Amino acid sequence: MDTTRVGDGYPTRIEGEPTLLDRTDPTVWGTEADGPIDAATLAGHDARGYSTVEGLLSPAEVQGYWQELVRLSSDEKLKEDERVIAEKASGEVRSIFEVHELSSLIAELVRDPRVLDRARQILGSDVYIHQSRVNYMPGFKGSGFYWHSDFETWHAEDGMPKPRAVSCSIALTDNYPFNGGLMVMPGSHRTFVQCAGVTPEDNYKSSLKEQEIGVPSQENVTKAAAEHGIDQFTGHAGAALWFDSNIMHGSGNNITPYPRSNIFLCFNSVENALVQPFAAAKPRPTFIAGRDFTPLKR
Ligand code: 6CS
Ligand code: FE
Repeated sequence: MDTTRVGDGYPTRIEGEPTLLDRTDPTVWGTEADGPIDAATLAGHDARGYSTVEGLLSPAEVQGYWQELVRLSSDEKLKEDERVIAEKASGEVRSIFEVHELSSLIAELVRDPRVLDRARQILGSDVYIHQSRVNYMPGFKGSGFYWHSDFETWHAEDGMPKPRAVSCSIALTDNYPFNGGLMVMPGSHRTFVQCAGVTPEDNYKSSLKEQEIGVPSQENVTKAAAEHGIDQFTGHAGAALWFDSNIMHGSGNNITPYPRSNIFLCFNSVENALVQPFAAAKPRPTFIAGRDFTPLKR
């Protein structure tokens, strides 16, 4: 074991053969009494590492957020901003980060009790936004996201100590199996899949377009798929997927005419504030990994 990793419960970006480590931390930290999620749904989230909410947003609200996404993605000045990530091939907008700072409407959504109270209940504490983004996954040329654990990157490159973080993906367009719907491996969140390879300087400048370092080996993806299977999040616009920071997930390319545009709000517990990266030379910029740990209040 690399001695510089002393005190690191989730060593990754290692030399040699990556192994599978047990997740030694809970998935659900709160109880039924702590928020709007009922006991059965909470138990399902704990076991599978994800849970869904049909109709979290009303059709009228979806329309409002969709307009916001159109506004942001057509803002020519914003396109020069490093928070806007373009598709490698087409140059179309792939993601926009820190959308809760760029849009007052999304800033409100972050504090909406339907969202904030669920995040606090799952994480069992006050929370803050670790990362917010919109993934556009445009029609015809939307490229996917290879298999990965968010926590593996957030631990290695952002200094997130434990997987006490949860993401909420809210569909703003209908998510079908065929237009790049997010795939998750249910139960995979209980295993930390080490990744091989040293983190390159400023890795985020390429990884947000196409991740190469911090992805599991094909052997370990095969093992995980054999053990857990693959579920796919599909749902009408307005539906939400809550998924654990360490669940193995990914999405395919979108060659259909139907965009799969989702807002992602990633909450971290204030008890799990970022420290120094566990496997990178320096922390990533705050538009990717927030370092304002002030608890979010309604
Ligand atoms: O590196 C990150 O933080 C981003 N990358 C992926 C593929 N998912 C989480 C997050 O958007
Ligand atoms: Fe991800």
